[in-house]
Amino acid sequence: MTTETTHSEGGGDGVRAVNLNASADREACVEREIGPRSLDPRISIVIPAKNEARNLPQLFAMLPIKNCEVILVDGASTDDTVSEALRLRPDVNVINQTRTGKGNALACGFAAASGDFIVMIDADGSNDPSEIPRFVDALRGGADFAKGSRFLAGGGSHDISRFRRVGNFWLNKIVNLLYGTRYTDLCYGYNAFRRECLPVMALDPGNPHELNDATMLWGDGFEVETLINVRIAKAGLRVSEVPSFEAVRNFGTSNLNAFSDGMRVLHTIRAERHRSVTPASIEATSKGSTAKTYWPSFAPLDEEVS
Ligand SMILES: Nc1nc2c(ncn2[C@@H]2O[C@H](COP(=O)(O)OP(=O)(O)OP(=O)(O)O)[C@@H](O)[C@H]2O)c(=O)[nH]1
Ligand SMILES: [Mg+2]
Repeated sequence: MTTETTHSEGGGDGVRAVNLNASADREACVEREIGPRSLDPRISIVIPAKNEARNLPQLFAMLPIKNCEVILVDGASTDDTVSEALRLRPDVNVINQTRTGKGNALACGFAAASGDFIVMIDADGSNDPSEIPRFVDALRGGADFAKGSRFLAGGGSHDISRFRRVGNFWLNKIVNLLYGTRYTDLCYGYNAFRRECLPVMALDPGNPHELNDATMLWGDGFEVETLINVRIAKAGLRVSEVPSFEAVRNFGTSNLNAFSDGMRVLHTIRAERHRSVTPASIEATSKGSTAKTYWPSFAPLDEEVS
């Protein structure tokens, strides 16, 4: 499952050429990529962003326009992230986070989201918004949680370092062994889910009146993806993995420290074992037709996209 492939969508060498500034182009692109499938249900796109002003034009040019809300969660950026987001998309909902870290940003974004389906996507240009329909299709097909994977046929990465790849591989293996899951890409942040998953995730958005508190709770950092994956699996919700391609971030530097954040992931894996399944999880599971996590296999991207 560690075979790396790249896809040629829009590029041919695995790197998309995206520079759609004119709104007509953007409309056309959105019609092509999202089409009428996005009309129902309503989608919330949650974007954690910390000093990503220079990366936003490419991302925003590719976001769907119709029937979706965009929530950008600012991490006390010192660049023009907020003004740039508002310039590019006046209807964007920019919110501040309550504490520190990507996990806290996502918790705040999810709490503000009103859509039926919620998509979490990075701001740095490494996630391709034209893959959103793929995630939406998986949810429409019955999944509760559509998990992006760089290690499925049709996925890939130009960004992951050897160290991170090895770390991700072993952390992924530990989770699969301990929780009986079949995840292929534990530490990847491009996912989508039905809003019914929110009580199962049980993330703490904190108090909006105490913005940018410097404290960091468990789940507030990059371990949030692992925490979500484990809680979803423990609740027996239906997981569908979706191939995804990760490009190199366009501008700026990473906020992730592979070692210390890897340790936080490890701690999360251990701590979640002793956490009981919440009543909300049981309720969410009982609403599903089959309380069973399922792991369909996917066709290579070439076969999916005409
Ligand atoms: N609001 C907010 N966003 C954050 C924070 N930390 C990271 N992010 C965002 O989360 C996303 C992922 O963070 P990255 O720094 O790209 O981490 P990464 O993808 O592991 O690192 P690269 O491989 O270098 O891209 C980006 O959109 C960041 O701007 C934070 O503390 N607050
Ligand atoms: Mg990144």
